Amino acid sequence: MPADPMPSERRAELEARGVVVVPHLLDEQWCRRLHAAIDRCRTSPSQFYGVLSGPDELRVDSDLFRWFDDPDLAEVTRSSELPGLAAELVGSHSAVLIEDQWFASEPGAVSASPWHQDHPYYNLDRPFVTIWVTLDDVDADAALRVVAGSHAAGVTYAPIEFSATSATIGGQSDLEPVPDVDADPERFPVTTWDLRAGDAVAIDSRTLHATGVRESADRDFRRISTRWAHPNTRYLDLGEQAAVFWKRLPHGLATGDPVAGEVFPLITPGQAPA
Ligand SMILES: O=C(O)CCC(=O)C(=O)O
Repeated sequence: MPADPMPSERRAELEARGVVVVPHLLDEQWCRRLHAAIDRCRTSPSQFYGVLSGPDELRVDSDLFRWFDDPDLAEVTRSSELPGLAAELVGSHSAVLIEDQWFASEPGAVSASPWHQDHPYYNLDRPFVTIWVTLDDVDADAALRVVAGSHAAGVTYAPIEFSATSATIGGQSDLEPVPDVDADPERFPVTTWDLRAGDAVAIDSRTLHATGVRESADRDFRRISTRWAHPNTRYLDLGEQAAVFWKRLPHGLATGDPVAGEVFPLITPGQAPA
């Protein structure tokens, strides 16, 4: 494997601030293909599909690891602008695809995702990158909200449950709970953006982030997160606090094993997965 490339400007920004915005990452055609992919996933949900909203609320739902069986979700992780950005941001010529996960709020649904860091949900021994792409235009009130710089604060908070109806984390954590970010704007200054369909926000896995409550919720709000790790990343079993999918996926990994393989493919932009 060749030596890692020099950090790009975008990687330098990610390292410094824990977040970098990449406008127009996916074009209109990709957004349309992914809308259709979300509809397909709903008609044949995977074992990981879940409704995140409560029983009396308008629907917010999500599914993950659909690159395994959906052709467009597979292709977007291999042949769109995503893998190139991922490799650039993990600071390598390739990146390990850890997961694809879409979220969708139907018109009227205002549910927000809670403040959290991605890192403590993942059995990985080093920080990784989440590339969140909105597939619909979205105003700053509802878009991804981040506390820039929080990735470098040296604190990892306990994972928090996302779903009102089903468990997505395995159990208890000894870590301290996520603080009330919105109550302390001096300690946790929040940044957010008005975004167009196809715009991406990439974050370090330690960056505190959430989505906001939509003031105007008259249309769908669909988005996809893909998570990418540096090729040298190894498996690190975090026990019960990790996301439940780690127990269900047949990855066969033990602490210390390189994570790249059949379940978590190493993707080099422009090449077939290794
Ligand atoms: O889009 C959302 O509601 C949440 C996305 C998120 O927090 C993530 O993918 O880590």
